[in-house]
Amino acid sequence: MLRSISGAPTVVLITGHPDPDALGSALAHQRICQEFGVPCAIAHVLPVSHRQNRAMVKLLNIDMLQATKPEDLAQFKFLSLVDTSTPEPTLDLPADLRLLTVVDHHKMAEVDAPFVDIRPHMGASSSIYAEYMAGGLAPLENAMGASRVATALLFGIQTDTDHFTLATAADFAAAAYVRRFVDSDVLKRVGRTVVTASAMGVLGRALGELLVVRDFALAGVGHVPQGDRDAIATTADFIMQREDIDTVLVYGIVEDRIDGSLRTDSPSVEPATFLHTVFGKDRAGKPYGGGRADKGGFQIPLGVLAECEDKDALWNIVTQIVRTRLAKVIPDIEREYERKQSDTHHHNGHHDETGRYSREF
Ligand SMILES: [Mn+2]
Repeated sequence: MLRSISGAPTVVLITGHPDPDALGSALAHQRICQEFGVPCAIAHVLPVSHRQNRAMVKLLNIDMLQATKPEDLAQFKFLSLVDTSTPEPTLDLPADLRLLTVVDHHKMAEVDAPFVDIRPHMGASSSIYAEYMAGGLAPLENAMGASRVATALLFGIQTDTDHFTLATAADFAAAAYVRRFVDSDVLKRVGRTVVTASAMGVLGRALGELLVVRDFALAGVGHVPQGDRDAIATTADFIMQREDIDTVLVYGIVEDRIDGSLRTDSPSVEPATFLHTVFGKDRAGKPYGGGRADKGGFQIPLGVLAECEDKDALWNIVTQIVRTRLAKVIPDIEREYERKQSDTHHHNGHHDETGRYSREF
């Protein structure tokens, strides 16, 4: 198909905010075009909004044109779509721009184009492009700039398959092919987890307030804006990385409720049962918390207490209630709290938790 257009200028127009799978596919498409002497630009309409994606564009030096009006695309004769089968809806396409190729892994769609490859069983469009290359269409072996395309493709596959947890055998085969050409350093820098400032604030409070009883940890993080609710879960995930902890409960006040997350990899803790035992049910008989396997969450409405204007006082009451409830399952939690309070007040310093516990238990 590319050979048939004899060098006419084409554009890959990314639909939506450019994400790693679309960017990886677009770069691979561009490279294949190059192989056939077809000039190919990459364009997008919506901004690269996610910080990780901006890092990818910058580190891999991806040259893109941001189109804001139809005339911005006037120089192109053919359109290629990657990781989608519908063009960006917020921009009117020039009437003479003809759809040439569609490569996507979302659900099958009726598309009228000379070349259509939609494979819903693949975890990423980047996997499909990697497969083209492995199959000899612009192979990465001995190619100039191969690492740039390979790194983008692997990052696309990694992101869309949720770090390979959703990957199929075909995705693994595709990833294995591009892996050899990847710039590991760039991949590591692009893939670095980005934590928002507010999530870091919540995490900081949690670490300061952490109560540890044997392998259980409890952290109250105070008032958390509704928009930052995810930070409670992220914080629980983070604390789980501590080697001596296998169950963690993180909670805060979000709007008019106590809102918390539980994480566990203890074989004896079942999140739904644990939360039910600790927090019970509301008047309608509905448990305040639920969960499965290794995670759970709970929400307890504060009712009229939510109107309390003294935020510190309200938070004190909430932490007391949570500790009292937890004492049903973790009897030493209150004693640990008191010790931590007196440590902070009298010694104002550090202590070795491991030593303390080995003495006590
Ligand atoms: Mn995708």
